[in-house]
Amino acid sequence: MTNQDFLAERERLLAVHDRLIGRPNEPLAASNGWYRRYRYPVLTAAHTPVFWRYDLDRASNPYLMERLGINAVFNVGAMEWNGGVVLMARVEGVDRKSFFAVAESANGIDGFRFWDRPVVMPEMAEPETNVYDMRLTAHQDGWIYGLFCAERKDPAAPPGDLSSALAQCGIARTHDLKKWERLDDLRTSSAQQRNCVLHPEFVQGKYAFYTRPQDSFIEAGRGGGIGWGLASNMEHATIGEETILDQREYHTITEVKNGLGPAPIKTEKGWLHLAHGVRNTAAGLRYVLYCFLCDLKVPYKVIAKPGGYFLAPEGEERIGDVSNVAFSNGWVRRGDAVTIYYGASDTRTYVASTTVERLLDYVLNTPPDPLRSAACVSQRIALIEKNQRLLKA
Ligand code: M1P
Repeated sequence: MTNQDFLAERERLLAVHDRLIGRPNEPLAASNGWYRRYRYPVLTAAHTPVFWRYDLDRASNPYLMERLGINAVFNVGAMEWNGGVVLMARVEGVDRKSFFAVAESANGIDGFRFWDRPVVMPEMAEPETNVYDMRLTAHQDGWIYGLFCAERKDPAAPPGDLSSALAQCGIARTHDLKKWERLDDLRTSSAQQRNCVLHPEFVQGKYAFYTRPQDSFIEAGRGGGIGWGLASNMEHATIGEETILDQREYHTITEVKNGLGPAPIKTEKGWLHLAHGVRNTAAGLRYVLYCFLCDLKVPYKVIAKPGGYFLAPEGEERIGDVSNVAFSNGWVRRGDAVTIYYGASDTRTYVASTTVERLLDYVLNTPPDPLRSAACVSQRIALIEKNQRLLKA
């Protein structure tokens, strides 16, 4: 490669990246009235800055090759930031290790650009191998907390078993999303934890956590669903009693496991939740999103829960490293508007937009899962008969 070719190729790489960031997103035709999807992913591996991946120096990289490739950008935490939106992305290198990085956009729909440097997350005395899926909570105490999965190789794994791992809830806090203070991992009586989320307000004067107890790294096992527990401080957060707030159910979208998504949105009718449910199929696990509402004063009491899924992977969202997965750990409320960010098949990140009003209507007026085929038919016949009366009138 001549110097001229090298410089031209470097310019091209930077221009292609700029065009990608500048590409306007387009709302897709609304389908069910619950939200609107957008055509393009808001973050992909190609959105990461060129200077994170390439060595741009001809002396050390004469062929202008990628030196540190990125495989995927998905499962983002999210929050409002200076009137716009920041996403705390799970960025996965081609080496399979994930790290966190912030991308910012003025409108929350397109134009997401990564801040220049990924997050430097302090390690614990016993460092984790992998970190991912951060939930951001701007807490009443004034800190922004990030709760994430901290994964370490299982020290009890027999020789030759290189996949058994221990998942725990890592905790860190910040004021600016740049400088992070690492706190002790959450302590609970469960062997493993993933999908832990901090409630934004004190409850009974304590920090309140949503948990997801599980027996092993993959299997929820006896872990019955989304848990709830209180801790008296964040520095050495310990949950004594963990109760199940939203239980897994046979032959539903949560049969295999479930887990909370982002921190809930406070509304006048209750705490609005987004979560994921997992079922097994002959083609492997299928991850979908669902919603429920909890009591405003008793945030661990579910007061409304529509049957079935709210958002399932569709079209190209279904294809990726772990196909058939929709996963969300980030949404942002600005006024009545809500933008939902969801990872598609552990590969890229999409957005859907809706409103608090629509979400409340959805959770309060969509019938619950009656749990049996015959009861589902009765439910549908009631709707059909009501509509037939209306259409005849
Ligand atoms: O691969 C699908 C998802 O699997 C895990 O979620 P859960 O703990 O509910 O099974 C997480 O690793 C998540 O990041 C991933 O998207």
